[in-house]
Amino acid sequence: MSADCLFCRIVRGEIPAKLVAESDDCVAFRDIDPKAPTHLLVIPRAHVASLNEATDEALLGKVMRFAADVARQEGIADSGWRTVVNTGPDAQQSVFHLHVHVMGGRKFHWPPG
Ligand code: DGP
Repeated sequence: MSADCLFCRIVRGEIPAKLVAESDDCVAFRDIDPKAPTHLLVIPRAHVASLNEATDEALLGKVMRFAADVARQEGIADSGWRTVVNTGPDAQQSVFHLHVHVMGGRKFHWPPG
């Protein structure tokens, strides 16, 4: 846990968020600035700044599995959904607690912008 990390504070309940699912290792909540009809953030409870610092392969697997479970729960599994993990400045990562964007409910373009 990091004392002043925004997403650690959401995990601890210090900052309100619209939680949609929780497990021992992960939390999923709605993005405050959604870019799709369904836009969730799936995060590990443990503080990991970004994929650059992620070394726990088992935890990464749990985060991705949890993302798929949440997509199913949200009703976007069959229509299709997109995961995005922004890492570092060029990707415009703005919150340095690893998070998987889970987006669905509309058609996406490729390549992304
Ligand atoms: P990224 O740019 O990949 O680091 O995405 C960070 C996302 O976090 C961005 O889509 C907006 C979202 N976000 C930022 N602050 C908050 C917050 O306080 N609550 C929630 N629910 N989402 C937030």
